[in-house]
Amino acid sequence: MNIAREELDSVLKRMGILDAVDAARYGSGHINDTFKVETARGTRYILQRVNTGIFKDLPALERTVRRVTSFLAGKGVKSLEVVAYEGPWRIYKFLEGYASRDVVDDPSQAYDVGRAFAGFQNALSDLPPPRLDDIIPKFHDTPDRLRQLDEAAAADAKGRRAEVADLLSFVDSRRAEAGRLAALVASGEIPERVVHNDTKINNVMIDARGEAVVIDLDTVMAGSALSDFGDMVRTSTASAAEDEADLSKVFSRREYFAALARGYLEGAKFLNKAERGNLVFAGWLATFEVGVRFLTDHLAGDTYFHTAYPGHNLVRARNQFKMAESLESLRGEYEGVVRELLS
Ligand code: ADP
Ligand code: GN1
Ligand code: MG
Repeated sequence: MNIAREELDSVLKRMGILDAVDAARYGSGHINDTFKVETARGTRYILQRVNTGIFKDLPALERTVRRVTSFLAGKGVKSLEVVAYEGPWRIYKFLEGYASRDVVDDPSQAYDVGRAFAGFQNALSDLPPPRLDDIIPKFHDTPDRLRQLDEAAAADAKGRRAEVADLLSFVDSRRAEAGRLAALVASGEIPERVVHNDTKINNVMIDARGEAVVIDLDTVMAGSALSDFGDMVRTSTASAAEDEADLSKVFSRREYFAALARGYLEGAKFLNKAERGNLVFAGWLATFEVGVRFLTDHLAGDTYFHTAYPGHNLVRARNQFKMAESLESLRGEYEGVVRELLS
């Protein structure tokens, strides 16, 4: 979305920041409009305009963000700090000294990511009632994501179906597998927990000492711990960014998986047997599911994820399916890593 500087200035003034000297686009999130704000005092902020096409119930979203941030603060867990919140606009304190990245370049960072999200899930495990709102219903319901892909392919709004026939058959040959987690959740074997639901690597910020702060709290809601672990595997073990077009550069890295799983399992002592038994599968599923979502958005005409160039979602879909294949070939090895960590 194009947002003029004058609008940003007036929003900032209305929300109590009177001395802004700069507000520039920031980060590489796919959903919201994010700006880094510099002030004459030197204090910096993150200003965000929430994507109202995706987040339909803004009061519910604000409630979630406020509840989660204040609950974590009450426990002494460092989190986002809300400075002001007004409809689709909100201001957070800028996390000084912390950095987010799109690709992990040292296994120790994967370990930090695993520890951070395990700590996050742990800290929220006793969030008192009421249940958090379902901010985006069926967010990790893979069969429903496949249904949306089928609809987009049938509608073929942009005439792009023929060029993605190979990807559609890649998906078709894996449909049965893709329903496994949803079935285990429906049967109750995998419990509902308060989880983050969007644990990609740039949604955690890490400082020089390896201390991590979990950000992007818009999808914190009831879900499966495995969706979180899966998305960590998808993004923290990947050798390249999720939009790398040279697929020879895209694969999962064993030593990063080992470090990530070690960090996560050190903190996530609460997992039951079915959860522990599906950790490796969850990594594949999260990767496949996001690939399905990118492909759906490509077919529908790029209406959901931010894109930087025509065909960006197609590049992402091909990248994620390559990553899924890499995880398929590493599955046995990764099961061995998990077995060893749990023994
Ligand atoms: P989106 O939902 O679009 O992904 P995010 O909330 O993840 O938006 O923010 C986008 C990026 O902005 C993050 O990946 C991070 O780099 C940066 N960011 C977000 N909040 C902060 C903050 N409080 N301090 C510093 N950087 C932040
Ligand atoms: C989006 O908001 P961001 O960029 O952190 C998306 C995730 C996807 C991810 C893929 C609310 O995450 O579900 O996994 O892109 N967030 C939403 O990169 O749909
Ligand atoms: Mg984000």
